[in-house]
Amino acid sequence: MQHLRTTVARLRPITATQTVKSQSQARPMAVGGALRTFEPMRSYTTSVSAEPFMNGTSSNYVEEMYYAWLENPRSVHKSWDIIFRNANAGVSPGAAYQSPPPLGGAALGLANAQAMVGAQPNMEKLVEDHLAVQSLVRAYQVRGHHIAKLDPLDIGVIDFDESPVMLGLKKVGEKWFYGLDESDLDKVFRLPTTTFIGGSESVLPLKEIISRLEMAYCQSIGVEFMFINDLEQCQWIRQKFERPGVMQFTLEEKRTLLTRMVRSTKFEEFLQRKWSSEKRFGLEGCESLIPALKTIIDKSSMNGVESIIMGMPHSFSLPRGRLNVLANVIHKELDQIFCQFDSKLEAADEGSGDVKYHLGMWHRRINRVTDRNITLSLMANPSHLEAVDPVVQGKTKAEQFYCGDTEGKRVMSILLHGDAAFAGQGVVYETFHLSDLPSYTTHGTVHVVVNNQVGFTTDPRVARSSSYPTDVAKVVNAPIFHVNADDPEAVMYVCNVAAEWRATFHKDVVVDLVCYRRNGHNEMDEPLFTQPLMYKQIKKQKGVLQKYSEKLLAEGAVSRQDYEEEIAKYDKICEEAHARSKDEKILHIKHWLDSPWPGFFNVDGQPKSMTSLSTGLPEEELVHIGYIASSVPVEDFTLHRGLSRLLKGRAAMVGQRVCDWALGEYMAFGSLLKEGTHIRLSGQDVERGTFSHRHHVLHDQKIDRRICIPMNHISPNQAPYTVCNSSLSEYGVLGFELGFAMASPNALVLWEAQFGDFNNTAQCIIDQFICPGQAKWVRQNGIVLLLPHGMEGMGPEHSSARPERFLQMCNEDPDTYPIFSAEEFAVRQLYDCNWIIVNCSTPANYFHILRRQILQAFRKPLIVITPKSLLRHPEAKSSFDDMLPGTHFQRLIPDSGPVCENPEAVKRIVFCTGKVYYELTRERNNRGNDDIVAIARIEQLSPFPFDQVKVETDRYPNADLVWCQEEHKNQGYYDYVKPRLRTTVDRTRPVWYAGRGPAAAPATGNKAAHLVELQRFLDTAFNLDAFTEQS
Ligand SMILES: Cc1ncc(C[n+]2csc(CCOP(=O)(O)OP(=O)(O)O)c2C)c(N)n1
Ligand SMILES: [Mg+2]
Repeated sequence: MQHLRTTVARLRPITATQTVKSQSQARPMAVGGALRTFEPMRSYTTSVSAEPFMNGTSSNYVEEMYYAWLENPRSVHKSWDIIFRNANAGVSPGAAYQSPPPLGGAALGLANAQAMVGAQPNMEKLVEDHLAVQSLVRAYQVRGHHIAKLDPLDIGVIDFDESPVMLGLKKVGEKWFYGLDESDLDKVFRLPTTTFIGGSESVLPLKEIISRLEMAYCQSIGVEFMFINDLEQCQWIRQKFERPGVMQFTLEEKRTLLTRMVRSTKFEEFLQRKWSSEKRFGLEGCESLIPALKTIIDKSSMNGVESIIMGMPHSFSLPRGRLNVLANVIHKELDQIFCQFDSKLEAADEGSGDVKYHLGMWHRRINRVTDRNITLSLMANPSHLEAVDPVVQGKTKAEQFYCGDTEGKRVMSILLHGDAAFAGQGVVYETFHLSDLPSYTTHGTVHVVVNNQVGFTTDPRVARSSSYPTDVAKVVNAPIFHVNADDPEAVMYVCNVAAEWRATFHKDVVVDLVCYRRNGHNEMDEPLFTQPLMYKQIKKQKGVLQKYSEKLLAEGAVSRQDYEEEIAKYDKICEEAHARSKDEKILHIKHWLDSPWPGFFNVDGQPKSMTSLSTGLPEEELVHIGYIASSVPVEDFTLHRGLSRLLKGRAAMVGQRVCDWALGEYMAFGSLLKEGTHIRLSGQDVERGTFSHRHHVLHDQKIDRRICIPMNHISPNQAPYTVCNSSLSEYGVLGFELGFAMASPNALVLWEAQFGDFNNTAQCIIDQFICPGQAKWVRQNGIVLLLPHGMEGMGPEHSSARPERFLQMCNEDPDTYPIFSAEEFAVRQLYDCNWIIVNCSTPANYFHILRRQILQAFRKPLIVITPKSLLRHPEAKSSFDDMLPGTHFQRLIPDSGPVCENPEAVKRIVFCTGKVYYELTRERNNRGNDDIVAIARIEQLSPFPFDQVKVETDRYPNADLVWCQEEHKNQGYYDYVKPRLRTTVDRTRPVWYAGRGPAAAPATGNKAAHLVELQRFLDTAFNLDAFTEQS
């Protein structure tokens, strides 16, 4: 660690204080007025030094001539023009100089010129020196952050020694880098146009150049930006950090900053005083986070932002400093925060709740600095670090979408990160990659990393391979502002620049607050076990408030009395809130909602209706949507021939009053859009559909990027339809869509996995948010997951959406028959469940379930196990009759064949779900026993349709009960269905199994084996003696 610091010392021969003139001192006058361009590309092929008159000390004059000539050859005397021209053309040494013509009136100039000629400046050295200066400037811009004083502890966990650091005038042996040496320090150099250190001056002495570069790039701020491949953006940043005097603050600004530091610091101290044995995961060591966030918010509000969505995906079970952010940034009432520490507080809401620090928050208030309204929301989050990132982005996108903020000027997000998590969690990368995609961009996020240089007990040197924890941001060209968090003014400055960057370029930006963690991972932890040297240093470290207040007192910016009064005032606020908090006896988790849905529920927060509406549609509407689905509703569009055939096929289906899977989906989407519900379908290749069945986006075969989305041509007042191919990510994209679905209940938001298997790379979003979201955070969410599934001999991958995992996480009791009235049975079950899981076997049922998702008066996540081969299966078609008014989603589809004629004679009911139904019916037809074996399809697996299953078991009193599935026994639905079937029949009849045996993999990779397995379990399903030995 110390190594870096010694290296730094070596690398810095001249510091700002050592230079002859500081920036506040008078600057040398610019020579020649306007800034002129130094063109390092121009090189002399002639050795100019060989020109006899050019060796000497009058280089300044020659230099001037040279620059003037470079800019405009006519601006110098003809003689100089000839010399430079010759030299440039590569004439041999000594030949470049030709006697100038007599000058007449320009006697003084001539005299001077002749004096200089006698002095014979070294032209080659001059050019080399300017090139060297340019390299020097560039080196500071690229690597100044290597030696900036970023670490408050000065232990430098990042070792840049291996990097080719070449800053300043480093001496190596007898040579100086860039060929400059001490004797050049007083020489004046023209500044390249890629720097702004000169301010209004275009030339500066070398020592001043170095001093200013050190000021800009090597103090408390380290700027990483030179990798950005956009000149305008680089220039913008250079300007922000290089212009002399940029880091000056008014008295008012300094006092506001001090007040914010007081609040941030004293809040933690107050909690520590009152609840010394509670784990808080406090902010101590990074108190400047609060003014940092407030600065970003103030500046953004000034730039017109009205709503900010924040995510704190941070720390073990409690995000570090979250309470402080709630209190001092979002302005949650302090008594509401303090009462959370009361372990006797009773929960007033349904659900299991969550620890206090995970809850979210939504608050509209006046921004005191700008006097404008601003809404701040902090998203509830799980312990899983960084998981909330894409969710915040999705919600931000949705808010932008619903308020027509197409450029992100009114709504923005701020994401907070821990250093270890930012570097380690892949979802950070996935989220960054959404940042510039048309359907996912939120037009720039400000990321703030609380870089306390440790992750739990782990040292960064073993926790990441990158130099900084922030390197991941480089993939999207986000500038990274590292800043020493013990310098609150520098923090404020970079936060201002970050907010301005976002407002100017609408791209992501990172503020890396380099700080430390005063306590252990939590207040009870002993950090010396694992970080002995660091914590010895921390123990000696003065708090940042103390340091900053001492600075302002010394400057006279604030008086001791004012400072002490400010502390006393905040302490009083805390004490009074603490006293009030004791009156709170009940915890309303509802008060911690991050995404309220005004008007959706009644005043008690209950659904406005519990009746099940028909989800059917009038015939003419089906025909109209079918017509749109079969046409290209724009002029002169060249469609692919294959697609023309497909659309003709759709038109034919409409003529025959039937729907296949894609048309059923079209009918559902089209009708909801017409009724004013926004629909957003996102996922990999969803526009066409993985299985080339959907084709919601048509591409003109002749004109690049000309597309047509017929779904947006259904009716003039319809809601917009968004269908978007996503980046190849599941975790990030599913999180994003979940966040999108949070913003409004009046949208159908669907995420489709390319194949159902791939949902497991988004497992965290499923396990932490979708499954338990309502129970933990009392917020509903109607997201729909479409998961293609089915054993079709395609091998272990691409076969299983893992329905068993979703089913295992249902909150329903398998052993208890629900006690609801017959009329309300279905809807009450839905209201109580944590999510709905369906496997539809007909397009009509798929159509109804999608419509029900919006037409019911509450929201639950919907998991749809979708088919692959059924998309084109000739029998998997539905008549319009099954979609007309009065029809609805069928939770169970009973057998309607010959078994109905004499149910008493039926020997077996085979219950199944999904595509295996068609294999079962085919086999039954082959065997000709459709009068003694009934097949019932359970379309809604969760909540389990106990009532309808009971109707079936009662209907066939002499039948044995078989569950048939194509999945392996330890997978699929068997373990879920079996106890529920048994509960339905009150355990009076056994439940037999027909399906594949248990296995580790979801499916065999051998097609022949697949078919053998299929035939074997079909045989079992129809062999009435199959279970006699077991009974
Ligand atoms: C996905 C995930 N993995 C592991 C953990 C356990 N954990 C909690 S805090 C922590 C260290 C976090 O370090 P950092 O991101 O630097 O934040 P800090 O606590 O230092 O503020 C770990 C590994 C977690 N919460 N989430
Ligand atoms: Mg950390």
